[in-house]
Amino acid sequence: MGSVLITGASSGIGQACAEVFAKNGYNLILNARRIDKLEKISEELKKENVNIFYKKTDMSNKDEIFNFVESIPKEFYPIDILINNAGLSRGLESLDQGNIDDWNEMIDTNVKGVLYITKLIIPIMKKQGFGHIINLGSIAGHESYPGGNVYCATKAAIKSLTKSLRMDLIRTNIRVSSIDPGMVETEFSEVRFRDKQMAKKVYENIKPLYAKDIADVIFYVATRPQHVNIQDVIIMPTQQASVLINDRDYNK
Ligand code: 8X3
Repeated sequence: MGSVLITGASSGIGQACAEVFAKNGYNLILNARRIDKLEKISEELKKENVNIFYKKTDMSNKDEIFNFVESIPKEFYPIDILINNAGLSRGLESLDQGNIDDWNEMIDTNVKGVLYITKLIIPIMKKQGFGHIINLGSIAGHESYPGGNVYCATKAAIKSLTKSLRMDLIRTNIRVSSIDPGMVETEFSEVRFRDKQMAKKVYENIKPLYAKDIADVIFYVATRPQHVNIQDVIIMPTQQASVLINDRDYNK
């Protein structure tokens, strides 16, 4: 069994992916900014008898990304799967009210971070003669919403990049997929609003998706036979029909 590389693995969908893939015997290559959390997750997953390499990495920082890839021990090769999970949203203001530092953080992490690590991993996968790049997009890349401006644009960029990458890699046996969720209850809204109470409200009176729901889909996509590529998956809570239409009153 080879390895799966998961960015932003310290919580949410990244952590859930680490758990699902470890349970299924994959070695893990993980990164995140919060090293204490990675350490805890790695300690916990040792019970699955897999090898785990982890390193503190800020996915908005080009040098740290290059450093991370260089430091992956060769015994973790081949790298079967790259899960471009790290990403975040900041703020929900109209563009004129937006904070430029927040924009930079989103663009640097959600777009440039994905570009840098993918650029570095492709040659490794080409050499192996196989690989699978799985990008975490979002329903926000398909539909925009008020205040979503920069976040939606970063996810639309991922949607576009995923398509183009498939064309770039057509003759390489490397698959490229995109997983685009709607509402998932993770730290996502807490990071967006920098406020626990506001974040809680986003998931009130609705049953959202959970990180494990997404990780299960990613595992399914990653484990199809080599000739099968599930290109794009849009996954929403049953109570969410589109980005702005959801059944808020269901549990009242
Ligand atoms: C998260 C989905 O609709 O909150 O990417 O932007 S949404």
